[in-house]
Amino acid sequence: MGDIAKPKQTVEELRKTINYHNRRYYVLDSPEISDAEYDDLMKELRGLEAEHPELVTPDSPTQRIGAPPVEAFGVVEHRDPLLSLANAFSYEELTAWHKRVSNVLGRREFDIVCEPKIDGLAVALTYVDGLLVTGATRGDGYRGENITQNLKTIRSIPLSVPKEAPPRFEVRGEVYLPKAGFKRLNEERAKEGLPLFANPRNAAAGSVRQLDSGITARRPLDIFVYGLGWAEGKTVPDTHWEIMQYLKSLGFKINPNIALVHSLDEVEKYHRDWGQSREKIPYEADGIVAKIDSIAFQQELGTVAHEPRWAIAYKFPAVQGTTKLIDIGINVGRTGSLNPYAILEPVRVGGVTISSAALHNEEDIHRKDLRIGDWVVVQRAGEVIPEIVEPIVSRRTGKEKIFHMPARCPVCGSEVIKPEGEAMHRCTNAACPSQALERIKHFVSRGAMDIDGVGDKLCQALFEAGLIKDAADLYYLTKEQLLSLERMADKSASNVLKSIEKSKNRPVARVLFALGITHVGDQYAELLAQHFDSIDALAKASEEDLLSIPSIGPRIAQSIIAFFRQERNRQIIEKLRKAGVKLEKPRTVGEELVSSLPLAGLEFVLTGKLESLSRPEAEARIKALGGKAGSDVTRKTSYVVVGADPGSKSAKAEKLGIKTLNEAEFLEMLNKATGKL
Ligand code: JCF
Repeated sequence: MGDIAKPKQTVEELRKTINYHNRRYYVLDSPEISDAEYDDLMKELRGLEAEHPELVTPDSPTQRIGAPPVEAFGVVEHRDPLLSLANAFSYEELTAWHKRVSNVLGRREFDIVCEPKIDGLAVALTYVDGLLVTGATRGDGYRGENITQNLKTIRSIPLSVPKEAPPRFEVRGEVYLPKAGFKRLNEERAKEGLPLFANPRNAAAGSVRQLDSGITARRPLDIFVYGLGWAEGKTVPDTHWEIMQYLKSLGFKINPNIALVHSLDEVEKYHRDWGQSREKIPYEADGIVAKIDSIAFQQELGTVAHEPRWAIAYKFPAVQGTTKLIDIGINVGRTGSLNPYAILEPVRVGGVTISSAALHNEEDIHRKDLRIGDWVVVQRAGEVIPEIVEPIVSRRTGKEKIFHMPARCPVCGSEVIKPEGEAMHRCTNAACPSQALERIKHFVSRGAMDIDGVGDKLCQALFEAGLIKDAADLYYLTKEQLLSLERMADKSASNVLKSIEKSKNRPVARVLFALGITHVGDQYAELLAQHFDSIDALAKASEEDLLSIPSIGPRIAQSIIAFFRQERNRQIIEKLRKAGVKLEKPRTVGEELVSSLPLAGLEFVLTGKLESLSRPEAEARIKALGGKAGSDVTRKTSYVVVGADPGSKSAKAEKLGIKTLNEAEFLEMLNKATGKL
């Protein structure tokens, strides 16, 4: 007779721990342990439950798929449950899966479809009569959250499908944040002192589960559709591979790296190849998904414990390593922020040597309880800059040192302050050379003026040689000056001058971003450029003017005003103007440009409330596509867009015989036009 007391206690403790981590992960979007550690806990629990089936309870974490839905969104009952995937962590586990499948099917050969497994959030999209009617999270697999409005902000989700599509169907996919978007979001959050997202999945989930879809809309979310949930009123293909091609033909985005293979060896090769190339793809993949191709076989295989037997997630090994935190260094950024970074004993992780890692801010360092001299776990999660996961407390010797931000700027020696409500420490010297240099580097960088051939190194050399003191000085450089630098050949000097010259014609939004106004990132620069015809107009704007723009809050408004109030900044703008840098929107050229846009010549009048867009957003989109947004219905009006509770304009449109569009038709027109850009 075995002693059951011990396993019973272990099972209960495991459940408690797992439930705690489930809540951190799914509800708070803020896990404390890595996916691998979580998987280990689940594996241990599953193992014990398999050994002692009498210990399985209906509320065990092994008995459910994900998180319960948050009521605030409204609940969607999934018609067919959204399943999660069983995991394989080794070739042995993959082989075991293949064997089980072979046994059930009574054959050893069958086609398998492979695709990278994305670290995102599963959603179900229901289309009725050609229109997207519901978008929901997976939730616990049976009931999810209704996040239709938020999902509608994702450009790659079609709001309507061609009439060849089945009259009613549901597609399933993974919503995710590309690596670059994830990195940017966390950088912004670090600056604002908000807790960082641990991984792209949490960032995507946090973005999609916003009660204000305006926030979702500003996150660069994307989707890969991975299957058809169900379809009615039309026959669909009978293999997964063909279904995916069919979904693609209906306008859904499917993973371009999907592959049809014919043997287990090929699955292994696919896994190996993508394990090596995962760094090169713009989204985070944590493994591959392998699925039996034939739908008839899938049905025969069925599901066990909420997991389809016809599919498996074959995970990549975690890219973690351990090394020593030698010291914490500080860079002074272009806004004067003191950015700490970890100096590590070089260690190879997943084929790359790591010797530094981002640390974001002082609070972040203390939250993780990192001390100088600690042994630490480092992780490369696809982002360019690796991160420290945690200190290995058990390896402490007592000689580790707690880190404190310096009281004086490490570059210029001026006083350092931490403004109230901000997470970052700042150097108080506006003329700090580090700030000036960082600003110049920002000015020439890709998303900004994009001056080809002028990178960080050249900026530094020019700055140190005293040839430039600010970004505007770049436009006054002579060839002789460039040639006076070490290692500058005649040909490269000419190219540099050519690139600088070319940058004079960048659109105003770019110039605005390049100026490096605190809190004005590329998207806000774009928004401001839509509202102001020139940088001068923006410089003259009052706080009230700025606040009247949707999405501009007091923080950004005050930062803009403070920027233009500074004499030095105004001087730089004057120097740019004299050099011939465009500081206003082009008029004549602009009109030519506008006339080539897809909605050129069309005037829209909006009436009533739209569900998925605010009026300023709708007008901004019309204008961005070359159309006009009018306020009165006249004979010149091309379309009247009729939302909920429309005013008299709808009746007037009818009287004048002007075409009306409902919201779905309007959105479809915008999306089609956007596709033509
Ligand atoms: O990429 C994913 N995370 C992903 C998840 C891909 C798939 O093909 C999936 C999935 C979850 C369930 N397929 C199923 C059936």
